[in-house]
Amino acid sequence: MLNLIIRNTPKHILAASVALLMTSSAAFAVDLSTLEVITPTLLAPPMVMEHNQAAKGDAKLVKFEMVIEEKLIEIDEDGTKVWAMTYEGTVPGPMMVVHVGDYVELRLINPESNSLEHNIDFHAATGALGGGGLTHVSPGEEVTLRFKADKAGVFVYHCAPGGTMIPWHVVSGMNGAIMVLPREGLTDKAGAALTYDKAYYIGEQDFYIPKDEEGEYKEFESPSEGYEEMIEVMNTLTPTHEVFNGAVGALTGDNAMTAKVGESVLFIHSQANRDTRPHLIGGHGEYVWERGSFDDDPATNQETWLIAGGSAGAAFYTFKQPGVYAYVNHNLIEAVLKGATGHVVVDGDWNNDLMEQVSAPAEIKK
Ligand SMILES: [Cu+2]
Repeated sequence: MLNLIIRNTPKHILAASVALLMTSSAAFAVDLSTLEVITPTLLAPPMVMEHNQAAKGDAKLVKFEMVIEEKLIEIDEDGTKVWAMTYEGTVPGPMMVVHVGDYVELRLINPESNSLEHNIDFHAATGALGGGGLTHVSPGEEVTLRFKADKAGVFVYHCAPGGTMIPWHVVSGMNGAIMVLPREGLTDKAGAALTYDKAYYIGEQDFYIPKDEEGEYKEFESPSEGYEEMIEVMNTLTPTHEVFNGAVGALTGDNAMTAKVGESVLFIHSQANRDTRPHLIGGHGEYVWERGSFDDDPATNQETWLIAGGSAGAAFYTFKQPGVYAYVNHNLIEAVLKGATGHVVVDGDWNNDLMEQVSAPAEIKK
């Protein structure tokens, strides 16, 4: 029913009615003047902003700023390009990190140089379509939204301007994630602390790039010029590209993630539109919050886990062997033919107890 309303209601009326709902009935002023204010610096994925794992002190007012940027980006080594719609210029947008009970305040800026209206729907937030109903900004406008982070977990945020604009903006890269940590940090099911040495954010993205008569991927002058043909490809439900962090190879080679033997790494993985199934080749998901909620006990020692389209999940692993690990979407067609592969390069000493090549490949003995 709600979907029907959203689809059939002009977006400005929808935004106005949500705003009206917010102010018409028993709205009360919130006094946050006693809260400590912090203004973290967001980082381009796969890096995650500096943060405390266990919260220090009381709840805070955490102020972020994101600039929306429509930009032509290359998504494959063959030069295939797409007009990406981005938060802060990256696909996915940056990972925000706060703690349960904190207030998230986002100043969202849509510069005059853009061509489209955008907004933001936080799956971590409560009310007004995740804030989507209160954040429509046309080029040349800005808006500020505040919500209380009252659910612990990792959650997607994405653009949702209305109707067909919603999937089009999301598959043009306009999505990211927020991590709302428990105030005590992550724990196993017995309550023991799970402290990570580093966190990486992998945002998986399905792209739907139209082809010309010769079968070559088409490039357009503006996002809108490619809209109709992209919708046709989207209607096949078959992505032409399925990539990590905006491009084939964005997390391999020189761009690989790194770790050391003995280090624990938290891999946060989001897919705003389509189901996926992360697998760390040569390692395991020792603790996995598959559905994203940190209020649930993590599953342990998973080989492959599922990230449902429209969600984020987190996996914690302590590396035990050096070498190159492939972090993949284990639909291997999507990993190898469509692009959803990353690498983790791990330094350290080899452990023969865990694995040894007892004899090297040689001719079969007669
Ligand atoms: Cu948008």
